Amino acid sequence: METADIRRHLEAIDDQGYTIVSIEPDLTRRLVETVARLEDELAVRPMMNRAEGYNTKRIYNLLAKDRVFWEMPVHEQVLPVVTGLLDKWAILSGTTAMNIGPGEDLQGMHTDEGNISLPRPRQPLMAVTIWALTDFTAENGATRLVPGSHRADREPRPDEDGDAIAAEMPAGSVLIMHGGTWHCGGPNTTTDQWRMGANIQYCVGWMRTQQNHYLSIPDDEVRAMPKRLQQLAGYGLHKGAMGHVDGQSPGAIIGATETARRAYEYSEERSIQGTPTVNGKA
Ligand SMILES: O=C(O)CCC(=O)C(=O)O
Repeated sequence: METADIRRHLEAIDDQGYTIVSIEPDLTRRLVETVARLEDELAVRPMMNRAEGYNTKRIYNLLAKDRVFWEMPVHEQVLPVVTGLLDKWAILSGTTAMNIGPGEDLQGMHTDEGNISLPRPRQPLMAVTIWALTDFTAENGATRLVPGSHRADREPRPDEDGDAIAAEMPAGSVLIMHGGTWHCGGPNTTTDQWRMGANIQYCVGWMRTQQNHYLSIPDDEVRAMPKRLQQLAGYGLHKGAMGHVDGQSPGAIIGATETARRAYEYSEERSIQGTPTVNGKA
């Protein structure tokens, strides 16, 4: 993505709390086919609660389910906006497919930062990317969001839908939100349409993630990932130090050589000369 486009999207997020980018139809098609196949193979059923839905099929931990999902977190139309919003040390917080079926209720307004007990408004600690794998319409459950709500000084109540708009967008669009933006899955009032989407969610590198990648992605799969995806899955070290295991990165522990590092490599010089800097290695 061009620098000017990244800036334009970041300005939109700063102003309204969200922006929308597009991805290529071929990837969208492969994602739809894979989600549909996994729903069958894994016999996915609604979780039967308000947060996860009564007629919504959810699949968590996508990176461990099929390698086609590896293309999402690093997508060049998405990741530069996310790292511009958070920083280059951002990691994945969760990867989830959500297929909202006919008759599904309004999910309930929330933010993905709702579990964070720090005063609002504040800088984003998460970035939420909702991928429209089929067309999102107001009728079939398009994500609802409240423009400008990232500046609100509190979290929403679940029934607070008054100022919300439906993020209607064609298949192949990705809604990128500030983690503090009020949003929810919309109600699906159709009788025959499934609204297939996915949430690829990121957070700052020092925060506890929503989904635990260390225990949910097999080590063999992590070792096969490209370096940037290993970093995003948390196998590097935040700023060269945080998250180490006995002085080594998680990648080093499982033999993922791309992200194998010693902690504090950046302070190898014995004497302090000038301002200490992080050497850019994850
Ligand atoms: O499905 C959507 O459009 C949004 C889902 C969501 O916000 C969530 O599950 O936390």
